[in-house]
Amino acid sequence: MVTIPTGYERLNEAGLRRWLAEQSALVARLGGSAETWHVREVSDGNLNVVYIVTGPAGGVCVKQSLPYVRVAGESWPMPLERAYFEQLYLRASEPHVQGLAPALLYYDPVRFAFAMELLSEHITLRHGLIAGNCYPNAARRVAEYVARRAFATSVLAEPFERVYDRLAAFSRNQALVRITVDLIFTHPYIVNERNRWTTPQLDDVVAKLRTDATLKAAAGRLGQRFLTVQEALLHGDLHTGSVMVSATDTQVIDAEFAAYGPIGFDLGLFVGNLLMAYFSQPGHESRPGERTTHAQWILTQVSEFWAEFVRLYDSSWSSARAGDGYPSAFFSTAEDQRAFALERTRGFSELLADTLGFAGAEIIRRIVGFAHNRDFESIENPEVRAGLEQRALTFARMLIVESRGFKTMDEVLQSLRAPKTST
Ligand code: SR1
Ligand code: MG
Repeated sequence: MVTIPTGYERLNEAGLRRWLAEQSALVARLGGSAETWHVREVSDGNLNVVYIVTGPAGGVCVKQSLPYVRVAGESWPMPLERAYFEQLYLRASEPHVQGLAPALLYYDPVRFAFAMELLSEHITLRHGLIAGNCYPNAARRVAEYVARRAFATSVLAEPFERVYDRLAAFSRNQALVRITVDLIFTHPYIVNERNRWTTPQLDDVVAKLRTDATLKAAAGRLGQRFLTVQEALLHGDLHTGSVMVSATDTQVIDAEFAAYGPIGFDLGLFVGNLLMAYFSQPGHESRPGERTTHAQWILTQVSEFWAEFVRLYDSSWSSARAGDGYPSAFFSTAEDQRAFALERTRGFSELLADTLGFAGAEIIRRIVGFAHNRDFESIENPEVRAGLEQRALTFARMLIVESRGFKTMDEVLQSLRAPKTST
């Protein structure tokens, strides 16, 4: 049962104007008066309502929770508190990811709505990649976002008491973690009324997936790790639709799934979504081979993303610790430093395995579960779509069951790379 507190109202256009007009800082940002503001609903995600409001001086973006899942309607009730957890996450991560996420401007705990900085020049990275655009810095900037926020909210950076307090606060975000547990780690592998796929083309593939004992055991391990490894504060839904890009800028949005968990979950969701962008490219061609170069470029972004994350995280892990993890007093001699470097290498191997496994789980759930993505969904011809989805599913299965067999990200991508043409 969803409790709707007294005072909550769904902000329609008139209500939104009134709501904004009550906040002098927002009025100043917009300029002019409430009747002159331009209001546009731009809800794109599955859960919430989002508006862009502009005035003569500038604009704001407003996001509000509904007491149900927006795309499913009232048949799927959902607590309103997700707006609370998203603003809590924005406040917690803001000092560490400045310039990589929009600023929170105002939170209303009664309407479960908040206003944030407007990204007027941006589109989602997902849309950009489908359109065939390149964003040379985006993957590295997302890596920086994950590395800085993950390190700063872990026991490597802070005494465990502070981490535990934050962990306790985010552990209440259970409705959203339930969605992840069901939609990513459970439903794709069983019969569930919310699942859907390109039918009848993938019917046999889906039936086989449900009887694939090796895959289910490995997927079970990933779900177990997601729920029990509480390394750092996660964004929790870091797909390419949660990244806004312009020609020169990258910003991460939509953190209502924030929770403590394994860092590889954020990394894996982003890698899985880049891989889906890669696999779906032939479906966006107007002539055969038109997207080959673009698809190969997307693979280079997977490599760059991983390399940049390791570079930044290792730099903090090796020299910026101020918490209880790997006490600095342990590492004074050259031998200590060598052993510590080996220990970090071991840590990154584990993290690579997590990242690959979670990437595979994300791909599978986007093709056979409830929440699909436009990379594949916008391919109109079901035969073409199913063929590309099947290729992605085969690769995803390999990522999940063989995740611990890879030493480097490049090794993983090798089989997808086009052979170099000799000149
Ligand atoms: C019911 S919510 C479905 C999906 O949309 C969100 O963006 C998350 O990815 C979630 O799994
Ligand atoms: Mg979202």
